[in-house]
Amino acid sequence: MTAGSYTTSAAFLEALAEAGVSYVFANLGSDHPGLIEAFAQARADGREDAYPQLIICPHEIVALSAAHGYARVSGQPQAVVVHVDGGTQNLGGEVSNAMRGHCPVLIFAGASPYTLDGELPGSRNEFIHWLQDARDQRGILRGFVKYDNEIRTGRNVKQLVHRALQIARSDPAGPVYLVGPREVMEEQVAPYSVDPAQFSPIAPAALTAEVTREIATALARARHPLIVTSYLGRNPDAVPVLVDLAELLGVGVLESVASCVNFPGDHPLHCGYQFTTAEQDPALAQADVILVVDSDVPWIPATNRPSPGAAIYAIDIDPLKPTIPMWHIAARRFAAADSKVALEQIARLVRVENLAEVQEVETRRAEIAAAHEARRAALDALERPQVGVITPRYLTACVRELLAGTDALVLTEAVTNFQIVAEHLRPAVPGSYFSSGGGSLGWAGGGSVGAKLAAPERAVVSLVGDGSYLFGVPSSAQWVARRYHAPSLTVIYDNRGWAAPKFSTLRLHGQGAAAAADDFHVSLEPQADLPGIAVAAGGAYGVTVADPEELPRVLKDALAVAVGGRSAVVSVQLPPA
Ligand SMILES: Cc1ncc(C[n+]2csc(CCOP(=O)(O)OP(=O)(O)O)c2C)c(N)n1
Ligand SMILES: [Mg+2]
Repeated sequence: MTAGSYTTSAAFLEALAEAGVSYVFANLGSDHPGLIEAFAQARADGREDAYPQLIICPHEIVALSAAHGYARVSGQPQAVVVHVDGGTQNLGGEVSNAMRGHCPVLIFAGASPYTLDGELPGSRNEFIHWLQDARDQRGILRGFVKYDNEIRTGRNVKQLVHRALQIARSDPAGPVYLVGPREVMEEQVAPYSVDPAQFSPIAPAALTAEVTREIATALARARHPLIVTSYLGRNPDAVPVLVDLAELLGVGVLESVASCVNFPGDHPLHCGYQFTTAEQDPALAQADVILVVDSDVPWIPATNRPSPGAAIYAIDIDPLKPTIPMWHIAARRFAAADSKVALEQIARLVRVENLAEVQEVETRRAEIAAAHEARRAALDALERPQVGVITPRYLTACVRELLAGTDALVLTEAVTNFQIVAEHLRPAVPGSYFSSGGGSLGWAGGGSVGAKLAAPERAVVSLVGDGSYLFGVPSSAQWVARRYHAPSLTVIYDNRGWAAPKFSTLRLHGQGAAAAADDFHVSLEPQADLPGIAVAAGGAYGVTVADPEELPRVLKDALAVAVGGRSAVVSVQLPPA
């Protein structure tokens, strides 16, 4: 180490690396000379490995969604570095996605220098330092992060980094935000160490014995028990535990707004997927005991709800969800626990006390399996190709065949086709399928970069709407993918518009003026050359396909290109939005 070169910025980067952060997804500015200098000094000293690798991201949306994708695949939090107020604001809806997707990530932004006259290293010396001085920079993100704080000295910056990451990683995992003014990030400090092992995330919480018994007994005695879940599979190890409990008791599992694989899609006890489902789900209506585990939206009561007499139990690490201001389900018991631990406890009690009636379980299992088979047959019939038209169901079936037998990671941001993608892909392997978990579009572009960096040996395939593709700043995402060797295949469900707001309007104004005139302001005609953006910005392989017969071959070629190291983007022409 060069004498006198150890600054707050150096200690900050060192702490990130010591905490296991591999990448800093960065969009730099006048607030970051301390970091830039620390990186360069480390390289000059041959100590590059002491810091995470910096990934230049020409748009902040891409930086945060890449960190999100990385964390969702690996469980490991990464860091995002952005520029004062403007860079923070450019993170946009990705902060909300990180919160809803339970994504641990440390976001750092510089802050405007607080001295005017050169009093300290880092004092104001550019006009922009006056204009970027925000009244409440941390307030920009406060509604969406678990923790925010200001770095006030380099002497405890490592402690602050580890504390922030401890909070980010503790369930429910989520984003945290630190800011550091220039003078502080330039401060010279003596090198020191803090033991990251003292900042482990909170240990998983268990159910009390009483609640374990209550839920186990209710499920075992029910005639039609049902489990509803959305993100239990964020911990892939919880999936086999859910499978075990479902098989033990003959309980069906309904995936509601699934943001990951919670239960194998091809399992006979799988009761299907629901998103914005307009019809009443028969299993939900029939259930007399329902266990909601890890779900923000277990059903949409206005259109699809349990029967009034159903006994509902809720297990979630955060069962009252204060981050969702209006939220309630009519549960008789809300329990805060880790879902894997809780379901293991319930299964153990069922076994120890022999609560499962073998004949009852077998009857239920057969009923649910028969419904599963019937649903599967109906879906199979719907995915047959139509003459000259690529339907979203046929496209998804082609993607399923394309990926059969591979260990590909799939990211979905298919919006009005979310349910179709889930139903026809039937993802079965825990940890192989993700959505952002939130409602802000544009996640999959950067998300696929992060997923590939986390699992370089696996193919990464994202399935996106044409609108979502554009929200993801593909010029930036594709450039990052090329520069950092993180290729993926993007399949655009290209209906040349935003079907979602049109459908929302039709749900409220089915006979209205917009419907009568087909006047929804959602068309993205004239059509942009969407793959061409990736070709221009990232040297990608781009292709547009409209012929259903050509589709399988086009997808196969594109996947081969992506596996070979170059990103591929396929625009698949669907009927217009
Ligand atoms: C960042 C952001 N802006 C706006 C919206 C509102 N919105 C929800 S769905 C949608 C259209 C998405 O279009 P596309 O990805 O093509 O999917 P489609 O609706 O056609 O299936 C929009 C604009 C949003 N969710 N996120
Ligand atoms: Mg669209």
